[in-house]
Amino acid sequence: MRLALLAPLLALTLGAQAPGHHGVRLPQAFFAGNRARLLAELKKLGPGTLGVLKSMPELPRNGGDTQPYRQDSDFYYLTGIEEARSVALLDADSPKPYTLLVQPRDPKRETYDGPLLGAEGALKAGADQAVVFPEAAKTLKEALQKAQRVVLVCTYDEPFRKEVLDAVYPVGTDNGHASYKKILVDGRNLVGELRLIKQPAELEMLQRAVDASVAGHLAAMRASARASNEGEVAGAFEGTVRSLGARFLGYETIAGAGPNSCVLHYPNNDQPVAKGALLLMDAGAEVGYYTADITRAWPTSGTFSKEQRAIYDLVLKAQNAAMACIRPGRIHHEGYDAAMRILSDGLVDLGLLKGDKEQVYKSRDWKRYSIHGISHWLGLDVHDTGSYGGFTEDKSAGLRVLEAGMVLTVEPGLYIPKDAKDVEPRWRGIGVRLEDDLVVTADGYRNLSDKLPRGAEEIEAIVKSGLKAKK
Ligand SMILES: [Mn+2]
Repeated sequence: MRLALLAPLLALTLGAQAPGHHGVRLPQAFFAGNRARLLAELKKLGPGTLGVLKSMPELPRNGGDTQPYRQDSDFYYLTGIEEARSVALLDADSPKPYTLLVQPRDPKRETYDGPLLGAEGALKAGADQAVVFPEAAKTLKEALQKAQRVVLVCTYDEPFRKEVLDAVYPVGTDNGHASYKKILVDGRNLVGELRLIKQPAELEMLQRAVDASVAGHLAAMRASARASNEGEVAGAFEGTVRSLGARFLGYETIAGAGPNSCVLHYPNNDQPVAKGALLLMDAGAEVGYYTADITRAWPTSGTFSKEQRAIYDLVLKAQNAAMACIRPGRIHHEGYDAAMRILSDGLVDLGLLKGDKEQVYKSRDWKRYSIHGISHWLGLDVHDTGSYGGFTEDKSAGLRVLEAGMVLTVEPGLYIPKDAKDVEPRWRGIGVRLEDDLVVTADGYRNLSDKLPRGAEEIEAIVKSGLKAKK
């Protein structure tokens, strides 16, 4: 049903006249459906249950400016509201459960910052009732007083969290009043579990984010062939995805050349690219609030050195093995184990680890070069919500049983530090990670990012095509 609702929107935005994904959003019915599912969960907790959801606070930058405003993902998932200073109340006992508290219209401010919803806009956006601040403060206070159980979904607004805590659990004596009967519940896990299984409309939005990101990666590979600085490569990605409709990146772009490829969350992207250097780029566009998360590593010369190629092929083999573990009923952690066995054996074959393969694997020596987990959920957040179902001893991944509709990354990597004194110098400073975005399907998985090649020779051909291109 939701797909049918989305179809006209998609037809409109995918028309030949309008390439890209500028301004796309999921329809109101999507958010209403999510609210209905959360309300059903709230009802299960018993009568007197009130859900309280808070928007992302505005965060300072410098010189009195603020960071670009991006709504809190839980709040967005349940309301579709993109405005700051908003509160959503979900009264599980009421036939009209959804109240939105929003900023009042303000012509002077709106001249500077653009239009505000106001009460009228909030009702149009799906609220059953809408109240504007400052009156809305009273509405909130009364709702918190009346509720027996407050389920709070608020990740980043500390003053608001304290306000709710004070209302439910006042400091000092309350002179025998009934506050001790009230219960405050952290509702984030409830929402996180709802978000874990993606609906068809969400998968389409994720595909848009991935498609834009694939174009960005291809542009970056080509640009790198003639780039003298990492910034030119990051810029090729970011410029491309922005022009395709990504207002935001899902996370800060990582474009590290040479030894910087071994810095997992390399933040600078401003160092020279040495001749023949391998470059690792981990970058994802956010489209309609959903993000991609893709990593490739490639030789900026267009040809892998022998050592770069050996590490690359090993990581690719590990990634393929991990992907083969993705299907309903399998455990999330299985892919990690499969990939690590391949990396461990391969490192012995290459002479980077010494000893008997079985013993090396058991000793976990490979953790010197394979230093992170290889999968996380993906959606509105790059590290999306939902439990991993307990942790293994090394906390690298969880025991969750995979189900159709889950979206996850598969991203093994190997990093030979530049100061690894006990390996031959030719290996030092090589970092390779390969990361793709997969949706679990009824009988396996679909790789949303399979349009971006992974084979070493295909990657080389793309980079070389950038050598021929005019700057
Ligand atoms: Mn990732």
